[in-house]
Amino acid sequence: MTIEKLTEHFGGNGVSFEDFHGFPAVRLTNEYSSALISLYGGHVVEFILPDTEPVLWMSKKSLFQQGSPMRGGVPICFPWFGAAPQGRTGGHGFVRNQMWEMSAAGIAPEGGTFATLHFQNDDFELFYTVTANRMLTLSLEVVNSGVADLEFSGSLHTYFNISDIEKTTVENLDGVSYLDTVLKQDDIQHGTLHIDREIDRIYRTCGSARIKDTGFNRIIHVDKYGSDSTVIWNPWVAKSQRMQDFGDEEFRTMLCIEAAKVPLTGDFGIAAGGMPYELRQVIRVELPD
Ligand code: TA6
Repeated sequence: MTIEKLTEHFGGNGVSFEDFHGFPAVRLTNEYSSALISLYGGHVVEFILPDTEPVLWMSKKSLFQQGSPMRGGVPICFPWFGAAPQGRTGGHGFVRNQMWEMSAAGIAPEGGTFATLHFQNDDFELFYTVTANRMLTLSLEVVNSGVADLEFSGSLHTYFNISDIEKTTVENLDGVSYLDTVLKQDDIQHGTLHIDREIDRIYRTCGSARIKDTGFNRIIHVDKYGSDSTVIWNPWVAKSQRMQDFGDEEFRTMLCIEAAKVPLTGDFGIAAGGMPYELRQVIRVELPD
């Protein structure tokens, strides 16, 4: 659908449409905040609050082309997280490289503005509702619309904008066990997480994480529901240099904290005709009084 047609069908009440690097995007605007979601990948690319720096990060070298995921914002990793299963191709699934459709948009019952985007293939349907008010709520509903049981893993792969990795820590993980995919070993988090190397960890927790950024003088609360794993990633120097769509020094101003369904004991599944599954991440910025 063209931007004109999208505006005709879904525009108004704080919902508008614009071009974002060649793809149509829906902007949610209200008295609290503004958010922008690309229909390519159903990809949240901006969340702006007054009185603080942008909450989400986007690489200055990101690609914006069909078939490649954007490097930043909130890529939707589905129907698998990480390497492709036997017989499939592409890391982190394929829905982040496909065009999604608008399903609904308008004033959110809880205040602010929402948009629901839709993706469907022969095996599953996704309804992704983004709600912008003082918080940013991302809700991915998975429906097994096929005739067979649906097994999957996935994540809301959120890239947070930070002042400086050396002025940023992650709290509320004390005592949580994690799989360290860099060192390829299990470990337990002791106290606050300070990042001074490549970090690529799957923490086994349903709890929240808190990004404490003394440079931007804020705490970002990353709450989640329906998620048994929190993935934390910073590529650091060497991996940054290996990625074409990532600036060599950009690791200093980004940090990924992802609400994930990455069951470390086999895949997660929905029976044919079974109840839908919801993966939700709620992003809330705390500023000093
Ligand atoms: O979420 C962490 C991770 O799985 C890392 O291993 C790294 O590969 C990152 O995702 C980015 O993956 P992508 O396929 O988007 O380049």
